[in-house]
Amino acid sequence: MSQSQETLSNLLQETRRFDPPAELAEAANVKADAYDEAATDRLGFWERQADRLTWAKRWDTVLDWNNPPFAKWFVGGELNVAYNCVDRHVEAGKGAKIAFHWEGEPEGDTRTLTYADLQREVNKAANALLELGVQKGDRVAIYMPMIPELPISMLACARIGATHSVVFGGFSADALKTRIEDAQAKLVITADGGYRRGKPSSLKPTVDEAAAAADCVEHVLVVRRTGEEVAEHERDVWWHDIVDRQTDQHTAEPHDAEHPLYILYTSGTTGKPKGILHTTGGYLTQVAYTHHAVFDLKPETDVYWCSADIGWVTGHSYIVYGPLANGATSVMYEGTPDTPHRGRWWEIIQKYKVSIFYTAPTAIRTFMKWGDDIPAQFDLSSLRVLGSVGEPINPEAYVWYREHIGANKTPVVDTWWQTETGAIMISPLPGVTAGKPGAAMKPLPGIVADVVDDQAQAVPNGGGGFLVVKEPWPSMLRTIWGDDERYVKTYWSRFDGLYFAGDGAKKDEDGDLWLLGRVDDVMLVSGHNISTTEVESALVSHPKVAESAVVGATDPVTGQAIVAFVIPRGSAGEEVEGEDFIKELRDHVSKTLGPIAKPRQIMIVPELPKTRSGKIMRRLLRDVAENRSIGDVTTLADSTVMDLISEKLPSAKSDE
Ligand code: 6R9
Repeated sequence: MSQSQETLSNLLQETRRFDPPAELAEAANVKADAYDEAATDRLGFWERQADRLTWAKRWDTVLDWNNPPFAKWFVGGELNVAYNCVDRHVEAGKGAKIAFHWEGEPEGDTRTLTYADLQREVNKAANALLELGVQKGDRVAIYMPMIPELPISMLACARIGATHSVVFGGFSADALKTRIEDAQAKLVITADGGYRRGKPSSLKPTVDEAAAAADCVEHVLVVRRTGEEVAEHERDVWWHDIVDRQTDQHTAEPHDAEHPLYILYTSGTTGKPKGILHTTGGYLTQVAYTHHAVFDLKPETDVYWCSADIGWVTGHSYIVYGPLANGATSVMYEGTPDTPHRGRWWEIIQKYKVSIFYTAPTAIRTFMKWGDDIPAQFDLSSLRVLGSVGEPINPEAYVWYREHIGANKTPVVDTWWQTETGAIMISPLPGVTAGKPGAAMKPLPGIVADVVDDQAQAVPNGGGGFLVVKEPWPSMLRTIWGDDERYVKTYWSRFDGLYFAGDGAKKDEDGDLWLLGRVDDVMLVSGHNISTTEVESALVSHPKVAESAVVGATDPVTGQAIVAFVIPRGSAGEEVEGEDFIKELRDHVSKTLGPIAKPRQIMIVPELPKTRSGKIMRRLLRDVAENRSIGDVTTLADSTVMDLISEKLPSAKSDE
């Protein structure tokens, strides 16, 4: 391929392979034949997956794609999501099975909810919502800590056909208000607060401010969690006053397969947040199938834990809807990974004998930074499948995860998907795929995705380009709430008839897929399009580096030049501040990827700017690299991080 034609360079070569353990492969829920089965008859395949659910009325047509990009799945079908996630398991005699081992952040603060408990609690909450005047089709905003009342509230909404909009508990009053107003929510469910970093962290004052500014809000339903004092307003109702006195009986009405289940706002880096709309039948089908297939869930024996916050799509699909639809036993944890000590997560895995664990690369790299000796103090032998989601997982982070958490035996499934896709789209299957560290491998059975160049032509093996989805899928977003035009423009206009949501990827020599980050972040260095992910992965493959972020900064000679920010591993010692270390890193990248990818400049920093869901915000680092004043920091998880980085600037080094 000539260089001027290249859409995205393929620099990183990775030859390590990890076969599935024989025992897991033997008993796997999904085997290699699923790919052929789905390729032969994709819609028939999804119909068989929909049969995992209990339908009150069977669908007439599996897919209506007559008015693209507006899809309807399982047209004419009716079902109730809460019934599928809770009641049917109780009816099947599994009422005593544990749905959630809930672990509060204060040690010893735990709750156990069986499926029968969950059914009673969801019914009572549903009855309370009805008493508060919430009807089918109304929107309910939920702003809560990670306590059982959060999934209970979501299921209560789903049960009565109200559409929930969960807003992550770290968002400001203004962000909450914007989301409440966009959805015209009439009820907000919240708590006085939750526990974070060893102390109560309040939520209610934020809701008070947002609700006062949003005219649509009629009531605020408040769970008492921390017991801290809160201001009381006329619109407020305590959960224990209204929910506790309801009957625990409620008959779930079936809803149309395309009934709106929830809206989830994507933070986006610019512009008004987009309310991503998910509906009922197709969404539940794909989250249930993927949770079964990708994690090889055996509901009778596995203990599953996804460490995400329910405020993000990962929590919606893989803490609430997928696992519950499958009758899983899950762990749910309220707090931070380092409270009261840096081994807290591993202690939880040891305590509940977690067998399937799903987390994010940002967490994995933090644990690498904290040191191997911490997980080594705990018995993690119950683990059999590890998952990753949220960002590209650098090969070295993958290998660390597999080795230090998975005892060098568990498969690691790197799962690519988005708020918009609703469920996992590209991932290894743990009993089928020989894993390559850093690769998301192949579209799941039933999903048709590819990597194309700027002419929408599939790139050959070895090439890089834009990741697109070519056929509709059951859990796809149906629109942006209230803005069909923006839906079409944002996702379906870059390439005719193809879904494109911003990620770059490459196909290796075997045709397997590697995610390369957002195409907006791609750097153009001397005519080469270089992905930030590959340079970051090269840096993380140096034994003294835990985490890195790379950006392109304007350069008079090369167009853009690579500027890297690096967090050393805890074990790296003192010498990481010196010029020798920086030279060592630049040479290391040059050796790993080629001289074209050698960073012009490397800055050693204590932290990186991240969104509240843990994704690196390269935009702000570009401001630093180009000596501009730093842009909007309101979506940062910790706004002081940029100060920490700026303080470090005098130590920025380049041997040019
Ligand atoms: C589930 C979730 C979506 C964006 C997505 C991509 C990045 C997610 C990834 C990944 C590489 C993976 N992303 N998983 N990149 N490998 N396994 O994270 O949803 O918050 O909407 O983010 O995250 O850039 O486009 P969301």
